[in-house]
Amino acid sequence: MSTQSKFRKLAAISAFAVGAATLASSVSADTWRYAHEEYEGDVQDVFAMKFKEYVEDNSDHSVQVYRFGELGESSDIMEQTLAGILQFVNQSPGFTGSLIPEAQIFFIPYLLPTDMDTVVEFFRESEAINEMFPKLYAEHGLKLLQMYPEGEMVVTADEPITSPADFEGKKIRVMTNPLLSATYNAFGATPTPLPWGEVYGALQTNMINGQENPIFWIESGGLYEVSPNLTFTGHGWFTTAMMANLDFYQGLSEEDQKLVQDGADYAFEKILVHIDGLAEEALEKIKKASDEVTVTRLTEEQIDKFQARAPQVKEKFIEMTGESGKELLSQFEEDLKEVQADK
Ligand code: 6CS
Repeated sequence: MSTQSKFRKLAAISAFAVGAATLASSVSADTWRYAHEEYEGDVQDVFAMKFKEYVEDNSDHSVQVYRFGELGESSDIMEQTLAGILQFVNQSPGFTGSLIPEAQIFFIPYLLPTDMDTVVEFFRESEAINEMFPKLYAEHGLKLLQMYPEGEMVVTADEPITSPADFEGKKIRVMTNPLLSATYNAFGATPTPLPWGEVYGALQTNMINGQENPIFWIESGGLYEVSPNLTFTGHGWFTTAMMANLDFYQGLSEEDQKLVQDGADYAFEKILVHIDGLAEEALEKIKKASDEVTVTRLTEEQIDKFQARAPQVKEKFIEMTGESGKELLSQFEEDLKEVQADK
């Protein structure tokens, strides 16, 4: 073959290779759909946008984020993820607990401390969170990418609550998992499970007398307008989780799996900065916006009365989850002891 024809052949091969590579990269530049349960600028939205930023800055893929209501309620976005219509979902154990009973562990009252640094370290270090939960989620077709705290739970009601007796006869909205109902039963209230979309209206029309949520959400959702008495009971943290459809994740190249995990880790670091001081800021906004709001912080003695009712909820958790829940709880408690010992 003459040098010229060798050159032409080489050029043709190179052109083909470039064309094929371009085609491959355009074929693999996907748009991933990601839905969460909150509004623009809320904690889950900040997390999702940070994940999107990381993925788009570090690959040809793009991420389409859907906020609360765009694709339905929390249970709808989980169904769509399990069906493979969505690739990513952020759903809180408050709802996932009805699918994965062990996720209800977050509703055993007074299990987590109130101190944010300890809680953050727990989420970073815990074997229960980082090793046991991913296995439990995988059994249900989900790749758990991150669990993270959003804020301390605060009760809002039509009157300040200082003892279990104050809860008597009060219908308190809970997310739709059975253990949370057990918690409010133990606290002396009448638990009323409702999806998020019905909460404001139910408070406004007095169909329910109260609910629980972190302060940023009480502000962002305007709950203080219809449920103005805020009580810091110290009984738990609103925890949430970001995950992918497991089949989708397993079908990704190793490089894309790493991209996805790194993106979730990046969003996790950003979210911890975001929630630092968020509750205090939101409380200030609430106080400025309303003269009706009261804020009650329970004393140690008042907390003791609620805390005395926690063991029966723990029992219920074990009854609902069997051996697997027992193991998870014992690891969870061991992990907590370790982070508290470090303090
Ligand atoms: O109470 C709820 O249902 C909602 N609370 C928060 C903080 N995020 C989303 C969830 O749906």
